[in-house]
Amino acid sequence: MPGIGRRLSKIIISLAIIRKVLKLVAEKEVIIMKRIKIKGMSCQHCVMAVTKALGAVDGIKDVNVDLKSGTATYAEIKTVDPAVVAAAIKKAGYEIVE
Ligand SMILES: [Cu+2]
Repeated sequence: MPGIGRRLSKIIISLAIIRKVLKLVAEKEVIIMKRIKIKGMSCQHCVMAVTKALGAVDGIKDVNVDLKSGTATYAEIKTVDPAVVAAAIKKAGYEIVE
């Protein structure tokens, strides 16, 4: 059958396009970086507590807490409600400063 080869190559091209789109979507999701300022951290234990609290939030990864500047940076791999982040910080005993 002469049509099979053409149909097969069409399917292969479609799969390649789908893969490319999926890759773009995935890259876009990981790129959202956030930075928040946190009040109340005074030592490395605080840094650990905040790091753990943020890391436990669904959708957050690559948490980096800096004691000196009192800031935390992290990546959001999906949309995270700021209220959920604020609640996690508060539960750990700290506060987000606007
Ligand atoms: Cu501390």
